[in-house]
Amino acid sequence: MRILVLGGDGYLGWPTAMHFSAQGHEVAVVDNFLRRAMSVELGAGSLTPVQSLQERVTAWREVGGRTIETFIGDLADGQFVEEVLGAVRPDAIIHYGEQPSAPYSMISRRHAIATQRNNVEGTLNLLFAMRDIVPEAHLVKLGTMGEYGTPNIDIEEGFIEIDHKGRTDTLPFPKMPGSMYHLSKVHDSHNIHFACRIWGLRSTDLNQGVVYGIQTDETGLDERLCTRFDYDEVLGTALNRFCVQAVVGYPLTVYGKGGQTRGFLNIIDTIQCVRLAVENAPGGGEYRVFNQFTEQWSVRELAEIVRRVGESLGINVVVDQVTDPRIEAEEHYYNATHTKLLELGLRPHLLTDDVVAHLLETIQRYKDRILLGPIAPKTKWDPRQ
Ligand code: NAD
Ligand code: USQ
Repeated sequence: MRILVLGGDGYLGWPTAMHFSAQGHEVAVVDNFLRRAMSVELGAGSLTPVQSLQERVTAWREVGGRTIETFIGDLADGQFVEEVLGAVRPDAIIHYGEQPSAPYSMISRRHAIATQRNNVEGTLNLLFAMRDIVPEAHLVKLGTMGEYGTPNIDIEEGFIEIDHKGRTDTLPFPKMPGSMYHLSKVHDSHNIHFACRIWGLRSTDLNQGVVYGIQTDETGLDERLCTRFDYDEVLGTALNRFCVQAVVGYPLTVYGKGGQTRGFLNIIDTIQCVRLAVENAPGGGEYRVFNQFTEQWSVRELAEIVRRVGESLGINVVVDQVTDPRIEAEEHYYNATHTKLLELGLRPHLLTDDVVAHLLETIQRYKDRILLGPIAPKTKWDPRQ
C-alpha cells in the first residue's frame, strides 16, 4: 500500500512510519517540525537524542534498507496538502499531525487559538483534498479518549443507542472534553463524520488513551532511529514523566487527589492498533470510532507502580501530591468500552513490572540529559486561581 504519515517526525509518527516501511509498504511522511519548535519555545527537550528528519531517513535507508519519502510543510496550508496528496496518491493516510498537548493549549489565548487553528484547519484541508484527489483513500485519524471527558456512565465506542420519548436512535456519544486541545479533537471528529456522510469518504477515528514507552521494534535497531521522549510539564505525559522523575530523584508529581483515571497503552500497541485499522479499512461513506487503549489506571496507581518497581531497582522514589494545575475531576467513575480493536486481533502489551523496569533502565542511560527546570507543573487551567 502507499501510506502517508502526517506528523511523521513526532513521538508516534516516526516509529509508525518505520514500521509500515519495514512491512514493505511505500511510506511518505509530512511534518513542519511544530513539535520541535514547541519544545524550544518551552525551554525543554527530548530525553533521547533525536536526529533531524533527514538524518533519520538516511539512517533508516542504511539500517532498514528502505526509502521513506519526506514532505516538509504545514497542513494548515491547503495548497501544500493538495500537492502532497497528488504526488503520493495514498491508499491510507495516518493523521498524527496535530498539536497534541492539553497544557500547551491552555497557556494563553494565543496558544488556544493556535492549537485549534492548527488542528481543525489542518484536518479540514485534508478532508477537502481527499474529496477532490483521493476519495477512495482511508483516513486513519488520531483522536483522543479525552473527547468524552469523564461522564458518570460507561463510555461507548463513538456511538450510543438512545431511547428518547418513545423513539430510538444511535447517535454520537456525548462529548465533554477537558482542554482546548481536547476540544480541537471533538471539532475534528464532527468534521470527519460530516465528510464521510456527505462526500462518502471513509475514516477510522482512533480515540487513543495516554501512550507510554520509548522503544518499538524499529527504534531499537539503531540509536539514530530513536523516537523523541518528552518529560516536561507541557509536552510530557503522566507515566513517561513519572519514570523520568523517578530516575532523576524528583518527587513524582501526582496532581491533586490522583484519582484521575484514563486509558493507557504502550507505544508498541499504538503501532499495532494503527496497523489493524489500516489493514481492515471501512467501506466508502463509513465513519467508525475505535477506543484505543489497553488498560485503565488512575495516576495515583501509576505513581505507586513506579515507586515499587523503582525500589526493586535500588532507586528511592518519593510520591508527592501537588496542587492540580488543571480543572478536572480528581475522583470519578470511569469505565470505557474498548473491544473493537481486540476483535480485529489486538494483542495488548500490558503494563507489567518488567515493562516499567525496562523503561526506567532505558531512561537511566540518558540521565545526564534530563533538565530539572521544565518538570514542575506551572500551566494552570485558570490562572486567576
Ligand atoms: P507529536 O507532537 O510528537 O507528533 C505530532 C507531529 O505532527 C509533530 O512531529 C509535529 O511537528 C507535526 N505537526 C503538528 N502540526 C502540524 C502541521 N500543521 N503540519 C505538519 N506537521 C504538523 O505528538 P504525538 O504524541 O506523537 O501525538 C501524535 C498524535 O496522536 C496527535 O494527534 C495526538 O493528539 C494524538 N495522541 C497522542 C497521545 C499520546 O499520549 N502521545 C495520546 C492520544 C492521542
Ligand atoms: N497528571 C498528573 N501528573 C503529571 C502529569 C499528568 O497527575 O505529572 C495527570 C493529569 O492531571 C491528567 C492525567 O494525568 O489527569 C493525564 O495527563 P497527561 O498529561 O498524561 O495526558 P493528557 O493531558 O490527557 O494528554 C495526553 C496526550 C494527548 C492525548 C491524551 C489522551 O498529550 O495528546 O490526547 O493524553 S487522553 O488522556 O485519553 O485524552
